[in-house]
Amino acid sequence: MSLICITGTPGVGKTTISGLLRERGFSVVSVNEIAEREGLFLGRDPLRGYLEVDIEGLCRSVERYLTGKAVLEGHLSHFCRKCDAVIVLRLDPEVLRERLLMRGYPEDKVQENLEAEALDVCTVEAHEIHGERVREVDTTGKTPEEVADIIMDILDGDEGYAPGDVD
Ligand code: DAT
Repeated sequence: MSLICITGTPGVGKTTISGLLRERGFSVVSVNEIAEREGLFLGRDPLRGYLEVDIEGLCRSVERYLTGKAVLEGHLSHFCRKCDAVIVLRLDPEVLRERLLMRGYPEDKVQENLEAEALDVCTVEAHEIHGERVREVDTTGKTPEEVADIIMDILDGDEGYAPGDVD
C-alpha cells in the first residue's frame, strides 16, 4: 500500500478532494470514520469537549481499510507515521471563515480554526513528523478538480517531487 495523507484545517476541502481522488482510483478512508468504527478514542478533551482520537491505534488499523493507492484524510491524518506523502490543503482564511459559518460552527470554533490556518498548524506539525514528504496545496480560487489535478501532479513527481524518492 502507498499511503497519501490529506490534511488541513477543517473546511479546507479534504473530504471533497478525497472524493475526487476516489474517482481516480484511490481507496479512501477518513480518520473519523475509522475512529468511530473501531471506537479509537482516548477520552474527551477537558477544555474543548471533543473526543480525542487514538491516532497511534488508528495508524495500526489503517491497512485493514485501505489497499493499493490509498488516501487517509482528516485534520489529524498527518500524525500517522505510515504516510508516504502528506498533502496539506490550504485556504485563504476569509474564505474559510465563510465556509465554517455556513457549516454552523459557533464563533469561538470558527476563530480557533482560523487561527490554526493562519499559524500553519497542520503544516508545521506535518513537517515535524514527515519533513520533505510534505507538500502544501493552496486551494484558494481553485475548483476541486483543479486541486485534485495538482495533487496528481505532485504524486506523479511532475513538480520535481516523488514521495518515494524521500525517506
Ligand atoms: P473538510 O473535509 O476539509 O472539512 P469539505 O471537503 O467538507 O472540507 O469542504 C467544506 C466545504 O467547502 C464543502 O461545502 C465543499 C466546499 N469546497 C471544498 N473544496 C472546495 C473548492 N475547491 N472550491 C469550492 N468549494 C469547495
